[in-house]
Amino acid sequence: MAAKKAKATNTVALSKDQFKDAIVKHLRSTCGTDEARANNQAWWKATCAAVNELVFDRLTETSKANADKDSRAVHYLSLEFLMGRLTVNNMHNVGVFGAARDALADLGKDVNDICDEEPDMALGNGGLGRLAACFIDSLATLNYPAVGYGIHYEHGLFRQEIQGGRQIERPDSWREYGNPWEICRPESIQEVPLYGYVETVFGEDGKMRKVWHAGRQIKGVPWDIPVVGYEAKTVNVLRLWESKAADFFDWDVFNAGGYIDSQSEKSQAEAVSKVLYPNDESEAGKELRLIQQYFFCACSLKDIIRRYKRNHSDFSQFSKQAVIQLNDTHPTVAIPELMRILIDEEGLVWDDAWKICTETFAYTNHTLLPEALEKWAVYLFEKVLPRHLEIIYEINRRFLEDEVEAKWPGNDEMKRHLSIIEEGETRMVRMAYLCVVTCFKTNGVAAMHSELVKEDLFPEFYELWPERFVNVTNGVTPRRWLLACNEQLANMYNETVGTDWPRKLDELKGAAKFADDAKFQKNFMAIKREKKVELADKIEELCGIKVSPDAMFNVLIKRLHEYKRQHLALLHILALYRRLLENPDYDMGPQVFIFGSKAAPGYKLAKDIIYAINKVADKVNNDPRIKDKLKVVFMPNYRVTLAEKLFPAGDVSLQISTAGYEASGTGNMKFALNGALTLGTMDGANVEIREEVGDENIFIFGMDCDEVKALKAAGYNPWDYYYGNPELKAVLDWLETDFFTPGAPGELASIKHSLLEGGDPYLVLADFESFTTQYTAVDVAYRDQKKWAKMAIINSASVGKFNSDRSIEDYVDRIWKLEKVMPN
Ligand code: Z16
Repeated sequence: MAAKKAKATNTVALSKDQFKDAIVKHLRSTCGTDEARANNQAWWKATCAAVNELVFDRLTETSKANADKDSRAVHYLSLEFLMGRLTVNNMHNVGVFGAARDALADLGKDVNDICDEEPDMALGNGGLGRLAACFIDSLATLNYPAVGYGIHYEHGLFRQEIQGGRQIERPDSWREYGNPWEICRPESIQEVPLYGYVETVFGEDGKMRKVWHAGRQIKGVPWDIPVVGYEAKTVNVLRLWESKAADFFDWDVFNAGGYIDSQSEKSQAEAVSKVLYPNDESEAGKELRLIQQYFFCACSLKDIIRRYKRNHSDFSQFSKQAVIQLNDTHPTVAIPELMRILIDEEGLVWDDAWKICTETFAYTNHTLLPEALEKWAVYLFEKVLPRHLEIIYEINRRFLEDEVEAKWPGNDEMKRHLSIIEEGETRMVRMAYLCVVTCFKTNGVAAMHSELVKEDLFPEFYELWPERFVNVTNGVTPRRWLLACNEQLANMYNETVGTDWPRKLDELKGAAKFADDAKFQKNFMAIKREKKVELADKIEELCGIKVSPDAMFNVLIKRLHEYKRQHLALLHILALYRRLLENPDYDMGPQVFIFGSKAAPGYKLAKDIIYAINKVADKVNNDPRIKDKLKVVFMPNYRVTLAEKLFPAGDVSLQISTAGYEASGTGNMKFALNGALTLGTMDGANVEIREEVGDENIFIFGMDCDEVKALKAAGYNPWDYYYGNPELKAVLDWLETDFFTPGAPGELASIKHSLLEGGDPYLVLADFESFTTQYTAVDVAYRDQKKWAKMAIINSASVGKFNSDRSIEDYVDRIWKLEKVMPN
């Protein structure tokens, strides 16, 4: 593969020759090999070591500046950070990509091959985890003091293999052979108590105190990942906690039980950070998951407090110095943990501790799906975190007796309704309620979603505290999602609008005036075609399927979920296939449908949908009757690194969730930025993309949120649509035959059943006709390449709003109130 003739970013921190010397030096001194013997893995590590000389220097300068200024900082607590690969991104951000590429070329190595050695850091499931990764990139780029806190999972999201059309999960071992980007910080180890009981003691002063006698202790070992801002002024850290057996246990207690017992204790402690839970929108309710949550919150709070105490002798300034953002409810247990530390360990009275908590925490909500709203059984809490349960009870008692009683006097029904504790056979702690009751701000992630958070999810809380609810629309980092993944388009923009756009993405607007320019259109479409050729090669390599780069590339890449409606796209594909079989002259341009998606391992229907896509693909791709007019591809193991090839190559971005269910979406933004047109519903951030690109440059279909609610209220009956549309009936019935699964009729029937007997909870059938109709319009538009080019250019040039830097500035304005700190 030839090295890309990309132009490097502006700052050149090292020349090619200096970089060459550094790589060779590190091959020897860091990797213990030399140019003649090194394999690509060693070349990669030596290259990273060369980059790290610059990165670690900036890291040190940044921490020095923050310590000197004692500045207010945000602490972004997230169980997920979906970082992907770091090498290319970091080289771009420190401004040595060009030098590194040329140095490696001189040494006879291709930068792409070398960087392909890096495993993805897949410590997240999907949008929420990738958002966290974009946000820490933007925080560093904007020079805000910030720390990301999370878990140092040994295994990230599972690797997906497809065998016989079905998903198989394999462990992901991203750091098996060492990772050059992480630094262990044993000097900052923390101890975390678990289990045990609470004792009430009365001091000599007659005051009551609570003492938690933990039944166990584990330790948290911090690993720091440098987060390199664009042009590398600031390098912040992502601090990830690894669990280990506490020394205390190995020696004092478990010596009695013998060496073998202490080994099993050790593996139990290490189990805490062993693996990421692979459920994206539903909660398993597993004890180990609760322990994971508490483990990283406890470590992170101790870390924050330790740093605060360097400059302060009491807690009066704490909420001025620290703001803690809870990424979804996953880190909610940080709230009772901070209360416990302040009251039990630091001796504050309840009211003072509570005031600090209500001024420190803020909460981001990412979903309205009821099954994704976390609840923890009271009995589990009592077992694992007995003191925290007491504190939650007390928070709840005061909330109900003071605030709810004042607003709705004597209304027991309202108290039951708003209680942080849900009554019933199994009493549950409602984590989202605990967040809203405590946090000074609660935000949704797109304008429409934030309205629904107020109106549908927390209406009474909104009545109590309207000022607490805000919107911050999501964004994506243009450094990774344009500059690094689409060098060709990046270079074209450099020449058209200058080189400031990776920070000021609005500047791309300057290219919109060329949307009608024939030459510009030609160049723009040539780049799109180049990216499609690259993807087509990858498809052939991974799937053995040949697709034409001249066909329209329809791409649907995201986690598999009924509400995201991958099966709606599948029904449409079946309809097209049927039309082609019935009428060989059916008027349609060549189309490729490309899917990429992981299903939660326990989500049966989601796995059935993957299987169905693969079975339909087998049949369609090998049917000579349709003359290559239709191809279906399921790309295995969708992840950040594959996404970087897919977003630049898409013509049509499928964003087809049931209106009201996709909180925001962020893939929609990445596609538009790279010049794909959206075919989508009025949901999440699609609504705002439409506002930016204009109604004439987006294809909207289906019911809007109000129509969805109205249809559900009126009593939705999927059978009406089944009998009302012969084509829909035919494709659904097709799924029950053995046409796609020879000899095994019914293998795909679960999809049909979920949509009929199952009640079709996400209104797939109700939106089918609108979807296929609108698709015809997309096909017609695509065949007018000049018109399409114009629309694609306008899309790409108009989505500056979705820069995650803008999201971060909104968080700073509306929630965090930070000041920039410029390191030396
Ligand atoms: C997740 O990725 C999201 C929500 C959620 O409750 C759990 C997970 Cl793992 C997603 C939303 O579905 C998506 O709409 C949104 O863009 C993303 O979070 C980031 O806010």
